[in-house]
Amino acid sequence: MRLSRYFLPVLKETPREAQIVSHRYMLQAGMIKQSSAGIYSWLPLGFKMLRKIENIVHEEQAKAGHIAMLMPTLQSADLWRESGRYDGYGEEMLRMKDRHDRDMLFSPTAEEMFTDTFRSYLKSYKDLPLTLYQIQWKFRDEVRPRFGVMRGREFLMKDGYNFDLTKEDALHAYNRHLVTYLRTYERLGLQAIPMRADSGPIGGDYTHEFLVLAETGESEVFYDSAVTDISLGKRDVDFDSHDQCQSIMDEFTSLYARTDETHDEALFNAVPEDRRRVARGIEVGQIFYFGTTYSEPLGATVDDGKGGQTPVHMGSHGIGVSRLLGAIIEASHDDKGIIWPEGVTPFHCGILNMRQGDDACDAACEDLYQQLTNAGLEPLYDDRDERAGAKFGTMDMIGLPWRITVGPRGLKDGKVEVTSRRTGESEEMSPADAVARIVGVYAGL
Ligand code: 5CA
Repeated sequence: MRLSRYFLPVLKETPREAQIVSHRYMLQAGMIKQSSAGIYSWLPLGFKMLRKIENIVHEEQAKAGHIAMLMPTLQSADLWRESGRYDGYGEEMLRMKDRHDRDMLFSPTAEEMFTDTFRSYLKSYKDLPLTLYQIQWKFRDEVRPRFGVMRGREFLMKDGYNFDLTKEDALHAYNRHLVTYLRTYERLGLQAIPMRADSGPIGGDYTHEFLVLAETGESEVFYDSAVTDISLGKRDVDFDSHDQCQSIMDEFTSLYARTDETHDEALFNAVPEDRRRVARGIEVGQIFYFGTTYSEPLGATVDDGKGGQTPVHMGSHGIGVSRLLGAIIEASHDDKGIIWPEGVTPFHCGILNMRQGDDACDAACEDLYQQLTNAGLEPLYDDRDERAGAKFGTMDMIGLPWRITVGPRGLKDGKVEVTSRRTGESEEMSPADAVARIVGVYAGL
């Protein structure tokens, strides 16, 4: 992409309404524009990042055999009356009437809709196990939407639903989701710690939230500092193996880690004192096992193969896709702007032309642009007729992990400069080496 032809409305002034850094940088970097409280337009750079996160979520779900589909955002109240949640959900549910005076609502979650789909088509234990999911906009009429995309009213969620014959199988689905979530967050450059939590309006009594530690997090958390030493790395996982998923679950959840809703002072005090931590975290996902809470009232049953009918055991599993953008920025930024991790960045590298209109500089930049593009990468070429300072400022704010700077002086010696956004370190090299360097960085991901 050539910046002169892109739509990247970077703000010079600091937006006053933003209380936390991710909100401020998302506005300043031209990623989002507030439309009304807790509702945002996704400008090209923000939209691109949403799509990138979605892709990673889809890839990791596919590895576990989970199947993507899409449900309507506007749903009939009748379905929600069947589960009893239409009256129970409270003021967070946005309700409306259509022209025929029928009660409708904007889906805050989708247990009913997925359970209804299941019961409409599937009747036999042979159809199980099954996990369906979507990435779809949700609406929750939060009392206090704040912190930008962190607590929006309209937000993008990945929500998945497992259907199993037995409780044991459903708990395997729970563990399997835990593993897919850990992998997803790690690819996004985040350490998200699974913590015992409260289930709220989703129901059930077995649930874990995934928390990214950050001072600006909305949840208070209590944990054993040793949990931050565990990581999945590039471990091979057989998602069909109950034992392997269970052992990963045990490994990640055996140490004390809880949100304030389930905090247990006595258990916490059993953690060695120097490892006890009280901190704040951003909830980037949550998994639930709730058995037959929805399948029973909605009549989602299967023939159990022994002549009987049995309600399916279910759970639901959510990732806050739009919130993740804020979480990544909270975890990775400096005073100049965002620093995207290499695993998820809107463009792989910036090309900065220090003297636009200079034949040698223009030609070298064009050549870098072509070569990086041919190698399958997406560079952002700042080809605007702007001061160098403005170009550096924009690049730093939007946080691309790598930048190639092309100036007349270096080019005389056949050199350009390659700079890491994270370390700030620069190195001079030939344009060909610069391309090889950048291609090499992404080849391993
Ligand atoms: N049906 C279940 C699982 S699919 C469910 O709705 N779970 S949830 O309520 O925990 O939401 C899943 C994730 O969505 C949360 O972990 C959080 O990351 C994100 N989320 C929830 N509310 C908001 C909000 N108001 N703004 C942004 N993200 C949110």
